Amino acid sequence: VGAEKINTDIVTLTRFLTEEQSRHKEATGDFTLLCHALQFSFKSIAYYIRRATLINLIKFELTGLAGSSNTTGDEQKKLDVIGNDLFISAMKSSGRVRVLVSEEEEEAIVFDEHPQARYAVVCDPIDGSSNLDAGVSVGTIFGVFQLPEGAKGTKEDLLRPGTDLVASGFTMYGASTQLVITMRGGTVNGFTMDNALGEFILTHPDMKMPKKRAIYSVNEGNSMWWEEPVKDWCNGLKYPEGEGAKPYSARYIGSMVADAYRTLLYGGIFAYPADKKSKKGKLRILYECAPMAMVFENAGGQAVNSKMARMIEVVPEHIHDRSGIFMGSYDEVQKVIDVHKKHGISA
Ligand code: P6P
Repeated sequence: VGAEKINTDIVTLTRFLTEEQSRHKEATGDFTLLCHALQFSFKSIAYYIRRATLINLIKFELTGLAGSSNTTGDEQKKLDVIGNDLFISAMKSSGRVRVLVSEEEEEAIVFDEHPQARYAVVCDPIDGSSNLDAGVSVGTIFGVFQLPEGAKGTKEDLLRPGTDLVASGFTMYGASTQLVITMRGGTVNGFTMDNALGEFILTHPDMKMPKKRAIYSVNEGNSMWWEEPVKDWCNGLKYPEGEGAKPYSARYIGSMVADAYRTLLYGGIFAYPADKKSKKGKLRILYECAPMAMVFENAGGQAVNSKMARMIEVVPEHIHDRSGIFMGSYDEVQKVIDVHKKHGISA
């Protein structure tokens, strides 16, 4: 490659965070240190996931069923445990986290070693891990809350809407390791892991979703249990009215981070509706729906629950509370809202 084509002004996540901090005069640097601990946890989880896939080829049991199931009833694979342990120790050693909620832990973890720490973190360390043996992309979803003054750091401090998140995002462990992060009221920025440098490099600055795109992403295997408005919405995409109208394309990976990343990049809509079988939906509010909703809204899209309320305004009743979710391009979610309005359902 000719010298003139080499980009020598590389923006690493470390530099991005430093520049972000300098934009906030009152910043103490705590949030920056917390984000460095987050990026370290993504790097170490990526390392084990890459190894697990390779080792799995020689039938090593790293990703086999651990026999135990985690508190939320999902089959627990050993890699889930490793990812969870890596994440917990990174947050604990940062000294900036007071309380942590993980999909893998029934109770919130309070770090008594750091009574002065001002942040709370919610996470799903390896979301979609049931797909791992098939080599499907999985990911870490995370959200960061600032604790109110004088908070004791209990799980009640985390029963808050996504609008209170100071940062959220996800890391997808796919063909490459992609990090997507957004700050409250800020832009959405995508970073790609450069394994040679061991750094996340800014490759997708200020991500904005296409306003519409004829791609829908939902598990139609659940359609027997769908409510009428959801059936109407989906049929409207598959059997469009109007001369020469073309049906949507279906894309469903079954790993939220992978489906979310594709929807963010290409546009379209991802849905996991609440239905007659899962009345509250399947996906978790705190560490799946709310962080994703903040990313999608900051990228110009929308995210609503099954009652058509803004997803980031929904307050979880308990730390593992679930919700239906529709998130994606602005116009695609608007179609869902409009169909529900016809059925008398609106926020
Ligand atoms: P289904 C993975 O288990 C997960 O939690 C999400 O990552 C994914 O979007 C969803 O469940 C897939 O659920 O019922 O379609 O297999």
